[in-house]
Amino acid sequence: MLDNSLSGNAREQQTGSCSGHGLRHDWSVAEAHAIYNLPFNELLFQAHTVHRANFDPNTVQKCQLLSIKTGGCAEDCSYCSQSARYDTGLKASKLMAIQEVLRGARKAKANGATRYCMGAAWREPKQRDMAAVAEMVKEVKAMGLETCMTLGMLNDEDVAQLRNAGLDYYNHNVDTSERFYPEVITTRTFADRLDTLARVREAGIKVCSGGILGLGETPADRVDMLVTLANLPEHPESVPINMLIAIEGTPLGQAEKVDGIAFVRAIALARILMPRSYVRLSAGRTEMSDELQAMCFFAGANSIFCGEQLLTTDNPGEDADAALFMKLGLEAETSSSSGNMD
Ligand code: SAM
Ligand code: DTB
Ligand code: SF4
Repeated sequence: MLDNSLSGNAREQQTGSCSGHGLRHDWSVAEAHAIYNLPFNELLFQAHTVHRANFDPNTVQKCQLLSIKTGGCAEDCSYCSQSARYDTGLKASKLMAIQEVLRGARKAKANGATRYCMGAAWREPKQRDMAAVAEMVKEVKAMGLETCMTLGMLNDEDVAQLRNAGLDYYNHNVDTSERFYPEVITTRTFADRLDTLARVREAGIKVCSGGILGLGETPADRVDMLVTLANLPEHPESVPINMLIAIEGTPLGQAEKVDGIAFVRAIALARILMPRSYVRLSAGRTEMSDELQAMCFFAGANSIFCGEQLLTTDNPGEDADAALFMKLGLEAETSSSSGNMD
């Protein structure tokens, strides 16, 4: 499995102190810091080496998002267009009808997406909505798409209903470091987030968890966030790395843009710490040049959100992504090899 051309350092990172499957869960912050701060070429080389040993470097997974319940959210996440506390001009809507969800899923599949991610602006789902949500999972899955949901915090009963419906992935981001978290969100804690992630994992649903860069965090916060994810008992199968989309009317509406090189460093670190996870270049691609995205793919990103829309904001769309893939010689993944964590 290991390529002889791996540098000593990269090989150690894959084989050192692991849980029998070549993946480590005991990264120290100091170690991760040292990797994040490597000379850029060294970092890229190491990350790409790890990437190649675990994935086809010219294949990128395409996931399509759909907001199944938009706006009016009780939480105060300072980055979010959907919090009821901020005047962002967003119109709130009720839970979408299943036929509309399936229309979107058919279109996503026709455009080459392999995963359909359905998101709701909830602190947590209400029991009365769970039957409809479970039905969405069953029907989308029956179309041959992987299913992902992101509905906020879950209790044991919610998790059981989603698992019984056949949900493949649950997205729940830690968003930032434990230290910086209270500066961004006050209506729930970092520990609440980890709690839901543990419940999802315990139920046998695959985990999608990542964060956002550009919230005003320090490089140390970025490293801490990635170490938290990498030191979970199992790595999340998917790790979305979002670049903040600054939304007018939110407390972070005027936030300073993240430096592109720092963004690539975070992608590379995620790849090295979690060698077999899909690292998703998530929100913020409309603001990124082709060159920056290419560098992210080289550093180990191998998944994107496709289509014209994320949840409430714009995404590059099919034509732009087809042109980008053509320029870079990238292929869309046709069937996911995720869940290959053993
Ligand atoms: N309400 C659920 C929750 O918060 O878990 C699900 C939907 S929420 C919009 C999903 C994730 O989208 C957030 O955790 C955050 O990481 C990301 N996100 C939201 N707004 C964003 C923005 N303006 N820029 C970048 N990422 C954003
Ligand atoms: C994730 O990490 N990013 C997606 C998905 N998981 C749910 C959401 C991005 C949202 C960007 C802002 C918006 O469109 O509202
Ligand atoms: Fe609500 Fe999720 Fe937005 Fe936070 S990120 S305000 S929980 S929709």
